[in-house]
Amino acid sequence: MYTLPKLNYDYDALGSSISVDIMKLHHSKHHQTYVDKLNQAVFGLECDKGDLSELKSVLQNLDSLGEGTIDAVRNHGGGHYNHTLFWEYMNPKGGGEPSGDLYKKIVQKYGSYQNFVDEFSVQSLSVFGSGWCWLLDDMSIVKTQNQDNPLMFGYSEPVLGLDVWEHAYYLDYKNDRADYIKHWWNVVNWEKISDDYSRRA
Ligand code: MN3
Repeated sequence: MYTLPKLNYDYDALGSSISVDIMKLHHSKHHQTYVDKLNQAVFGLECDKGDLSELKSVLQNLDSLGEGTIDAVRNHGGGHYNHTLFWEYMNPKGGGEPSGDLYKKIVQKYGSYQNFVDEFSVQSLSVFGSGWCWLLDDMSIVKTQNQDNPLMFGYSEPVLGLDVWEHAYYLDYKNDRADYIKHWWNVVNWEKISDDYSRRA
């Protein structure tokens, strides 16, 4: 069985960037629903152990699933996987800038950290409808629809990702996705993301 992961911070910890109301709803309702529906979809299949690395390989090989299962696993398995990553990309003590190898790679590709922030923000803003914006380990930025993850398209595990579904910001920012994105940078957990990146490099 897949289970809802615990957050490393309280629902009210992201303060003025993401309110307690959104965090509670997003984690305990939206994410929980992805988990529940994923469990229904994989019930009785081999990939029902609930292990995240197992889910990763399932998402990398969606074609191996039966036709009746593929959409449910793509949507709800993607939803569970993406949100599990997303909570870890954030921290109340976040913000600032990346460090180490990741900082070097970002500056190499974008000229400066600020240029990267601007480009990632523009791309996030331009996701049509519901989806995500991701930074990949080659420093390219890709957008996905619905709960798709770059893993489903043969890319490596993303370095960073932003949920731009309306449920991620509407209670706080109404239709102003740009304002949500602007405030989100203040809680990006660059310390962990930079550490994870140097470990994989
Ligand atoms: Mn979401």
